[in-house]
Amino acid sequence: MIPRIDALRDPVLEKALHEARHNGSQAQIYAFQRVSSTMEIAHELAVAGAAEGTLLWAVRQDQGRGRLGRTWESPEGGLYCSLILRPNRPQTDIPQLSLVAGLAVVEGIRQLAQISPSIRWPNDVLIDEKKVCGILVEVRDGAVVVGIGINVTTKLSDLPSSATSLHAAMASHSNLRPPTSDLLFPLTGALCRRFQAWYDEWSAHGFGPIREALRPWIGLFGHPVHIIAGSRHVEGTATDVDEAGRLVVRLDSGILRQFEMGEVTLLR
Ligand code: BT5
Repeated sequence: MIPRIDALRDPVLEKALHEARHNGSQAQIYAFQRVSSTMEIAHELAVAGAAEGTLLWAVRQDQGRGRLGRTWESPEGGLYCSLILRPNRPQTDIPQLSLVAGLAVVEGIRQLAQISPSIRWPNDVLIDEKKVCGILVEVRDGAVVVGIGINVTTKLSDLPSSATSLHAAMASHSNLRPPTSDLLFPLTGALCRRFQAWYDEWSAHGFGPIREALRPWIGLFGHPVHIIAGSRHVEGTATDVDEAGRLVVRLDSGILRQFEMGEVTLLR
């Protein structure tokens, strides 16, 4: 569709991903050995008219990014993908997609790695309190791109000290055999299927069903949290996620306050 992007595609990877996805989706898959960021390519393709469900996938990224200009370390061994979406819901609901993706990630990881992660609202997935996955939702020119990064066999020496990988987490559980890079394809497949199921539910019924499914995975409730909202620092106890996906916090003053996704960094 865009010659420069087409020239970089890897048909062997694309075939493996098509087989792994097997969810009946006809949406295109673009897979690469190396890109700057799957988000960048996804936005370019979205502007050029790519269909909903188009998947971008890369073995490694040179300029993987997080929120607010932060870096996402993306060496070989991680799963890096972006999905192009054209949601039918109001603009104000779009940040909820971060939790829709989080739900798909925890279900996919549990299914394939037999390990139960937790969701740190609004966009991180943790194992043993360390970050194994980050999620990024970006809106440009009416299209939404959801990016997901998961450390699978990534070397811990290539990651910040706050991070872990599925390999490291499983190696520390003596009854689990650590994954190899072969897990990348089935994990992507499970992720696509779980995301599609929850995205359809969200498109039809809004955040309610997501909220119910999500609650057991949120490790924060009852725990003290430290929130940075703009230039303000706030402390309190996380109590719930409300019907719009906002985090409900009882402040140390006793007042309940909801925090919008996107305005907050949660230090826990
Ligand atoms: C995120 O941002 O957690 C969103 C990350 C999204 C990455 C995916 S990969 C596919 C797609 N293409 C992209 O270019 N991005 C998306 P944030 O909440 O801002 O967290 C960023 C912070 O996480 C960094 O400042 C580090 O502290 C930490 N970090 C960086 N790389 C990491 C990694 N590989 N694993 C765990 N933590 C990491």
